[in-house]
Amino acid sequence: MSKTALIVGVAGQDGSYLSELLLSKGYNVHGIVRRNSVSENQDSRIRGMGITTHYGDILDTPSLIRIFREVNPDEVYNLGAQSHVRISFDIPEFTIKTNGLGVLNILEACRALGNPNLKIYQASSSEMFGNTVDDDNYQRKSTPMNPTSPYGCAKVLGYNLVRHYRTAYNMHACNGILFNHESPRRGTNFVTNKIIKGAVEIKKGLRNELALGNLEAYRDWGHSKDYVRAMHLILNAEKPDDWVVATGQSRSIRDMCEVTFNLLGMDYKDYVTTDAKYMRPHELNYLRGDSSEIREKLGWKPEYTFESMVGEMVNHWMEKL
Ligand code: F7E
Repeated sequence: MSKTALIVGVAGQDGSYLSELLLSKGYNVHGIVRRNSVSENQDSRIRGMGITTHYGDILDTPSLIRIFREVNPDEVYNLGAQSHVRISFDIPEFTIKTNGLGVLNILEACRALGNPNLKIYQASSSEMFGNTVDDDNYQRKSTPMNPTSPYGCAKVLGYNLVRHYRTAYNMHACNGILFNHESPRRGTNFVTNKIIKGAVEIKKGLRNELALGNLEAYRDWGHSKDYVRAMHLILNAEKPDDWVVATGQSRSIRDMCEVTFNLLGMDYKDYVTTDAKYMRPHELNYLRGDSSEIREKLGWKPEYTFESMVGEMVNHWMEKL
C-alpha cells in the first residue's frame, strides 16, 4: 500500500521539490497551505502536481489536529516557517512563535495521533550555529549553537523540542540541519535569486543597477532538489537522529555576484551597489558545513555543483523575463 506524507509549508521552494520527489516514489502527498489574500500566490509552485492541499497554520492547533486526523500520515515534514532571516529582525515575535512554538504544535499534533510508527522531519537550519566555527573551519552537529537572529533563536528552540520529544516520548522525530539551498523556485528576496534575477534584468536592459547588503558574508550553497532527497533519507534512516546537509564549500556574496555577472558577459562592479537597508543588525559571517556523516551512513551526495546550480537559475530567468 502506498505511504501518505503530510508536508507542512508545502507551498515553498522545498515543499514543491519534496512533493515531486515523494510523488515519484508513489506516495500520496498532502500539504498544508496558509490562506493568502492573493489566492494565486498560495499554490503557484505546486499547482497541478496532484497533491491534496488543506488550509491550516502551524499556529492554529485546532487546524493541525483536524488535518492530522483526516490525513493520518505515515510521514510528516515540517517545512513551515517565517524563513527570511533579515525579516525576522522586523517581526521577531511572529518569527519566534512560528519557527519555535509552531514546532511544538506539530509535535503535539503528531503525539495526539498515537501512531508509534509515525515519522517526523523538522527543517532545522545552519543559522542555529551563528558565528561559531570549529577549528577546521567547518560547522557540524557538535558545533556550539550561538544564533545571531530571531530566526536562528527560534530554530534552536524547534531543534531542541524535536530532540526532547524523541527522548521523552520515544518518537521517530529527526532534525535535518540544512545549510543554504537554492533553485529557480527560491524567493527573489533571498540573495542568490535576487542577484541572478537582477543580473538578467540588467542584461536585458530592464534595469541599471542592483542594490545589495553585505557582500563579504560567506554561505555554503547547495540545490534544493538535492536537499529534499536528504530529507527523505533522514526520515527513513533506521534510527531517528540529527544530520547536517551541506556541500562543504563556502563562497562569498561577492563571489556569487562575480560568477553570475561573468556568466552573462558583464562585470558586477559596474552594476552592484550597497544599501544599508539590506544589512542585518547582527550578521552571520561564515557558513561551511561538514556533511560527512550523511554521506557515509546514508549515501547522500549532491548532484548539482555551485556552477550548475547558478547556470540553471540564470537560464530560468533568461527564459522567463
Ligand atoms: O542571505 C547577504 C545576507 O537571505 C544570505 C534562509 O533559507 O539560509 C537562508 O538564510 C547572505 C546574508 O539567506 C543581500 O546578509 C547581502 O549574509 O539569501 P539570504 P540566509 O540569511 O543565509 C538559511 C540556512 C536558512 O535557514 C534561512 O531560512 O546574503 N546579503 N545582500 C543579502 N541577503 C538578502 N536577502 N538580500 C540582500 O540584498
